[in-house]
Amino acid sequence: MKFPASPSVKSSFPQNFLWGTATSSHQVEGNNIHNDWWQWEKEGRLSDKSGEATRHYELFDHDFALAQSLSHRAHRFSIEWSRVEPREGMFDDETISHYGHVLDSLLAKGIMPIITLHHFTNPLWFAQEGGWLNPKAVQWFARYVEKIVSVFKEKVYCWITLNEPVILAYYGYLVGRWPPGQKSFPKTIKVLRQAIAAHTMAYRVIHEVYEGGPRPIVGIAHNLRPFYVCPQTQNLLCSAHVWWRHYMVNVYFLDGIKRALDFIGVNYYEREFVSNDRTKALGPWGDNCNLVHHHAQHVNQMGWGSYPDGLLEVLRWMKKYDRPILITENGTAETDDHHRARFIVEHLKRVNQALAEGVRVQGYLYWSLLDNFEWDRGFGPRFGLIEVDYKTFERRIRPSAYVFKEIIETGQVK
Ligand code: IFM
Repeated sequence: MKFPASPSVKSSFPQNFLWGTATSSHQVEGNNIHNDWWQWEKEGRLSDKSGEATRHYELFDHDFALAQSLSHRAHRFSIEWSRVEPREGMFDDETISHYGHVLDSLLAKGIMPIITLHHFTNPLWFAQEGGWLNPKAVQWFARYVEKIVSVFKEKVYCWITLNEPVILAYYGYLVGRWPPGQKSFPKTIKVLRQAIAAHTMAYRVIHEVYEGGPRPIVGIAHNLRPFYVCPQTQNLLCSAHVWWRHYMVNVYFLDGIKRALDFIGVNYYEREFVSNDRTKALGPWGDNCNLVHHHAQHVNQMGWGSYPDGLLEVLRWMKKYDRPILITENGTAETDDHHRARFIVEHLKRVNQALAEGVRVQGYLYWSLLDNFEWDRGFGPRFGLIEVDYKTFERRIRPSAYVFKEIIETGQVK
């Protein structure tokens, strides 16, 4: 299996380009016992439980020292709402001061912190009250946001309100694979509407908290992907599904929040083929074709075929929003690390091409700093620049991390 040919662009990234990685609380911290995922795991819905994850809650300083040794300049991580507010309206000062230490550790190492306020997990009390379907959800989220932003406004400039709300709505409310395990199209739409309202409200709250001081930048981490018709089942209905999926996954949410957005965070991993072979009942968003006839390129542990051109396509779409772009996630899960190095190089070539075409890309965060708990896929997929031994919790820097380091230091991708 080969990687596709890359564009021949003169490569050089701007001096102040933001290079780094991303993680999320539940995937790395360990013992997030007050959230809905922990409950879901406890109910035996998944083969792996997050458990101690990577023990990043204790080892963060060590992990950031490794990131510093790899020349990273930015790190995106999420604050775990369920730790900060384990019971409704009761904020835990000890946890808040823990995140203060996390920020200090990054700042002391010259790594710019980027905070995600919500990355899939919800406090259990919130979930038990109906979660994102409860009319008070937006208000509850805004109260937590105001608390965190007021405490950390001196240390943080860049905020991400929600991570991949469309993915959360899709898996949690449409296909039922993630908590709360619902399978309802009307509920999915309701959750998306609530997510639009939650982002918009959080955007306002954050700017209000900073009023009179330096202006922060507030954005979203949005999972984007191109959809194509599966050539083997090409027909009109299939094209309609491609259009519909593109609209629902890529456009609907972004258009809903575009007036409350200082930058767009792009999470890019793969393309999707939409099929309509009529052998299965078609879901409201059409059907996925994962058959091998699409796999001309290398396929990773998640079953995703590497498609760097998709990143360029997605970045071109972003031009019309006329906002700075930060690539808030891009990465691959591999057993053989040399595929990861190739993946990074090929995707960065497309970022370079996008820059040459005038797309305002300001940074690139690889997913992920460390191997971690990949939700319903457990600990199998290895996304990390740094390998984690889940028995000893030892860290080992992978060779691809040095390839990334060289790109950061030289500003060149070869
Ligand atoms: O691990 C996830 C992350 O939590 C959100 N974006 C996609 C990643 C890889 O699946």
